[in-house]
Amino acid sequence: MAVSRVLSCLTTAVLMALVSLVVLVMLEAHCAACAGMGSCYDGAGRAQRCLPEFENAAFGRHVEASHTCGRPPEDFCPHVGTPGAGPQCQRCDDADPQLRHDASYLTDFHNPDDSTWWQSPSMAFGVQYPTSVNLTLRLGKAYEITYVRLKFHTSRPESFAIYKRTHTSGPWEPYQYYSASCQKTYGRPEGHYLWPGEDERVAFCTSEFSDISPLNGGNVAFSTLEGRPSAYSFEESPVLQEWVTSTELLISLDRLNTFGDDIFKDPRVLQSYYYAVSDFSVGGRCKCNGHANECGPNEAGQLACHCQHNTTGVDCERCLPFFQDRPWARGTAEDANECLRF
Ligand SMILES: [Ca+2]
Repeated sequence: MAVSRVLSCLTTAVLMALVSLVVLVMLEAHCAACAGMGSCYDGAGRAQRCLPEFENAAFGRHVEASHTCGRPPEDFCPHVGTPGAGPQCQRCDDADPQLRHDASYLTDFHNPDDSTWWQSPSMAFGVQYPTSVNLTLRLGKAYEITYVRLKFHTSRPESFAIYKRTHTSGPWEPYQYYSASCQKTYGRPEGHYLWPGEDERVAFCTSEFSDISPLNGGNVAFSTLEGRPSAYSFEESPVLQEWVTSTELLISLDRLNTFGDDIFKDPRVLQSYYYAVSDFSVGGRCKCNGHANECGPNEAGQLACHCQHNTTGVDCERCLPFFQDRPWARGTAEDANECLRF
């Protein structure tokens, strides 16, 4: 009796394993057939809105830092409570691979247990307001940005701002201010309120992430659509479509947080204040206006959408010649708005 029960249990287990295997294979086959949700045409060949993959657009990209420690070599003295803090100060030397903290560490693979970080020269080298330290990320083409996230290796700054360019070589526009002194540093009121009818392309200033604590690992994430009423009807809002569009991002680190002990100019104290960021992430999609699900280098080596729906241009922002029977429009969930032949 007991043996037959064991056998029946075993059979059930084997059967269940087989069923899950079949389900797994079916799921994989299904995904291979539909080639992802971002296909530009449905099974019947009808055009549908398509989007490139959501990605960390900063990953592996070069970031230009206006200031980096170790050029010339210098000592820095982490605060008690920060990683690597001890009685001895440490060395930053850009010529030594073991001791450098250059900008490539901003966008490398982020392992929270063993993080690599970019670091600025310390206050002993004059890094403090009004001298700003800038980190510039060029995306190579327009992206639609959902969030910008910074993970600080040290304390978060007292004041910093995120700027963006909507078009290459356009003006830098403020995206968000983070400051414990919004009015004094940026001439902006604190808070994020929009009056009905007010332009939603306005940068807010918040003091929420500007405390000196925590002394390490502080995160700051800026969500481009947060607090913007038209986010709920994004596809009908050209204003917000432009607001989330960036070709370049600039982080301006403007004022270091201190305990107030820097006023005595003790070198060791000044060497304990510097900016350090372990990860710079940008969540978003290559901007193709709903007319491409892939984005990559074109024949000229420039990053561009692989346009479908009879569209063309780096962002699929116009109709192909002879496909101008109706004006170009962005592809939406309701209507792919493909360009039609005369
Ligand atoms: Ca890193």
